[in-house]
Amino acid sequence: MKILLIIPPNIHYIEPYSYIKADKNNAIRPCLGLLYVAAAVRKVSGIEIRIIDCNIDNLDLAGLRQIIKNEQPDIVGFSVLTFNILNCIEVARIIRQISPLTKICFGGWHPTLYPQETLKLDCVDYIVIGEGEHSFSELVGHCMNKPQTEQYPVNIKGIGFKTSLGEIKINPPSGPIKHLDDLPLPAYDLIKTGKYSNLLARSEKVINLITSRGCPQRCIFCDIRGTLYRFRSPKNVLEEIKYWVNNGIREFFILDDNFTINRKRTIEFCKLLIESGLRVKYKISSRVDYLDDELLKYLKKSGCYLIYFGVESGVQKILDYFEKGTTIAQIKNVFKLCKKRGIDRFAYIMIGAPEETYKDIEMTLGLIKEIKPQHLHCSVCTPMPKTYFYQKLLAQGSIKHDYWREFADSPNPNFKTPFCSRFFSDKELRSIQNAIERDFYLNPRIIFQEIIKTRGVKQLVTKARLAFNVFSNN
Ligand code: B12
Repeated sequence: MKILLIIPPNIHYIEPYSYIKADKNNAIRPCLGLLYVAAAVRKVSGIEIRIIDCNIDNLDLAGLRQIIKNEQPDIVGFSVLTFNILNCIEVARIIRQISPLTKICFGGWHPTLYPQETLKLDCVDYIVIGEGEHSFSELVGHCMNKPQTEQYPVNIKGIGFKTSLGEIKINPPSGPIKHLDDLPLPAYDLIKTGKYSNLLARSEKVINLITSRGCPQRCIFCDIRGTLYRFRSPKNVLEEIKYWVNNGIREFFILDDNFTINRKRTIEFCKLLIESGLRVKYKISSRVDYLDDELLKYLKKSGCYLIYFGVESGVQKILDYFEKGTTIAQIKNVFKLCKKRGIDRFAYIMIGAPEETYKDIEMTLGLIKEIKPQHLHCSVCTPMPKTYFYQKLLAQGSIKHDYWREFADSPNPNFKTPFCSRFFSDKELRSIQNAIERDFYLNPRIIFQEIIKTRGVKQLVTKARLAFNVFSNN
């Protein structure tokens, strides 16, 4: 059985909270969700599997059409976010046209949040809800040797399907995968790893790792608010790092939403890495309240050179509104400690919370001046699909109609992501966002730092082009 997993070309772009020009020109990263699913499903015997990343292979729709025509795959899978669904639909419709027997499966965040609406789309046969390793493998098994008694995959948890009459059926959820160590490592051998890039990396080649899933915290704007936190054992993560070091990779980007949730595990991981003598470099994300001086000492010693922090705001009442659970004092303290230990800091801030005034934004900028991160990303506060934040504004009547559900119901390229400020228009917020990033990156301290940290001419040109694209005509 032939399976294709496709990352479609970027044709449509639903602009989210980032600034579109920055986002479009930024790094292209491998899709870890697809790589995990691929690794799991190829354990089913009799499977031939391929991943096509159109953005890496420079494939347009015509090129893709040709591949589908030649290969006539049995199943095609897509990793679907609300923000890339239009691209997935575009490709799925082509597949329907030229290879009508191919079954099309949408997995990832969007079908997880909007299962009914996704299955309603004419070009979708199956959806996978939540973590896909087990559900998709079972679905593929079902498609290969359909038991005569079971026309439909009614017993596979975590999937949805349509009957021949077009009825939509959603099976019970599969639930979070408990033992992450049991999962096979992502199928990196199916993609051209060398072609992916990361602007803030210090080496030419970087590998992305995920060492945990879920987060117990309650930030209202986040999809994974209050989900079951699970982690891979330090030994298991080290095995993966060793594998990569043996293949010439010495730098890693740990993509966990918060790498330091479990202090004991973090220290054990650092100790193992130090003892291994592998001398790798890596960067992580952490909350400001999950770090202390001792932890930072271990992180630094084991090769951590940069930490991404969700600072969000310099105003306590806004942090509280977001149920962030952090304080301004904790932010200041952790930035001081990182500096002391020689670890670089990346600050994410957000402007445009419903009640945020211009004075509040100035306070956030004041905080940034004080804590002096090396990197800054300013988002516009966006109620994201089905988050607690979105539902709250909807219930309060501040959001007048369920626009994300309507978009999921009939995805439309003209859709514009709405913001939620009481005081600023969406256009004003984009302009403040752009000014904040411009002022930050045009600061001589930052320009100097970017130049000395640049690995070579190629990276310098990329950075310069990004800066030009972001700051021109705005
Ligand atoms: C790393 C990351 C990125 C990376 C890489 C994304 C990528 N292509 O993998 C970068 C930085 C590029 C990125 C960009 C963006 N991201 Co992002 N990102 C994440 C993050 C932090 C982790 C994703 C990850 O790798 N998880 C680990 C893997 C193993 O899990 P997974 O991806 O969920 O995959 C599992 C299941 O979903 C399922 N599955 C996934 N795909 C498929 C496919 C098939 C066929 C099947 C069967 C199953 C399946 O099985 C997988 C294994 O269990 C998540 C938050 C989170 N914790 O999930 C946000 C998240 C996915 N991102 C999000 C957003 C909004 C964006 C941006 C729009 C942000 C922006 N720029 O403003 C862009 C959009 C990029 C685009 N157009 O595609 C949202 C999506 C919300 C939504 N409703 O769609 C999330 C949930 C964060 C959030 N709450 O805001 N992101």
